[in-house]
Amino acid sequence: MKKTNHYLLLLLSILLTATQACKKTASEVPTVEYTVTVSYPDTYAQTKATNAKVTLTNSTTNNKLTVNTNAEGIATFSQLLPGNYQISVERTLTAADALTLTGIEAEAFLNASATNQLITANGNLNLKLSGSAVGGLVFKQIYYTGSRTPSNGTYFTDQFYEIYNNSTEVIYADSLYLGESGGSAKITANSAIFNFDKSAGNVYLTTVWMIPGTGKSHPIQPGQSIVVSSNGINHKTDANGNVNSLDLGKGVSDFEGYVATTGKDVDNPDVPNMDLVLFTTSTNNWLATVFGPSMVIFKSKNVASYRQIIEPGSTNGRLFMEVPGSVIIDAVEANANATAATHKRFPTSLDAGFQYCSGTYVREAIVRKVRTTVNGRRVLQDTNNSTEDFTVTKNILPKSWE
Ligand SMILES: [Ca+2]
Ligand SMILES: [Ca+2]
Repeated sequence: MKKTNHYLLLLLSILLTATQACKKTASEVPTVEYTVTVSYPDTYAQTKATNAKVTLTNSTTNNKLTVNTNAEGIATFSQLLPGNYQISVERTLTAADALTLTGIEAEAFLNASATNQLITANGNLNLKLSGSAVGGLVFKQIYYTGSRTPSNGTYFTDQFYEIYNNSTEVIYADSLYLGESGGSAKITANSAIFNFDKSAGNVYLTTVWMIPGTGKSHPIQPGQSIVVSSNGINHKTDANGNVNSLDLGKGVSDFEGYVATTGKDVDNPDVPNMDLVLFTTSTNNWLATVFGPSMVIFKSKNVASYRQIIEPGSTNGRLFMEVPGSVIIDAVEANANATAATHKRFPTSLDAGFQYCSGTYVREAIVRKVRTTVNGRRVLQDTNNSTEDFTVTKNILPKSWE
């Protein structure tokens, strides 16, 4: 009898549990805990992306759930209904955020997404943010002074321009224009002043090159650079070279300026040529002034329609391409000496100052200062004032650092 009661109780207990389980299934759908771990791009100072807005959209109901990431970069969705979800992440960086994370003070918008995530159990998804580049291309180094030969002769076919990706993302050099302003440096107090009105913010170019490519042929990684030379040869060992000069040949120069029309420039087949867009000087090959040139890089689809005009007051008929300041990516002005502010060719909106070397044929380059280093990537100083942003060096290191 006692034994029977025991079985009865056990049976009742099982029935009761089963009933409760059924009840629970009927009224409450089982949920899962799902986390999304968000990280910053590899070029950033930190990995964990805090305060990123993570949105899960249920593909069937179109219900949206939003959770911000915590200090660990994790957004936790507890009691999530199983199903198929679209996942998106947004993170707006204030200028102050960007300065900390990228070394450059500029607002930026980052995002990440994952489509059709079938979530049926507890789990985690890692997502890495990407977005618009913070920063851009800048001149890192310009060498224009030329050098002295062992017999004290002058040598000046060895000029180069190093263009650096100062941003957080890959930038393509394809269709990047490199331009040299017209106008003299202040060689003497009586040197002519470039007579274009600067108040409209334009530049007036005498030589314009374009880097060729199909759009994504020439990637420049963040913290990397390309070197563009007037003549991409090893000047130290060339038969007509100068042992005191530089190696700008294959492996150093990414592009060279080859002026086919003069019949007197030399084309190094090992270094690709840029496309020549405008060349209004009378030299055999491309030579910027050794007293200090003013250079720009820009991108534009409208170059063919830019006006080519004569300098006001000039009678020599020489044409300069008028390029609007709005398309200029970077502008750097060099000039002959400390007193040359009177002979600036660029508007102050593009370059508030200028830099100068100690003389001509002195084998000196102007080089941009490193502002900070973020995750191993040097961020160069770019305040649009070459007086502040550049220093002068005799230790010329294309694609390298002191
Ligand atoms: Ca050349
Ligand atoms: Ca070549």
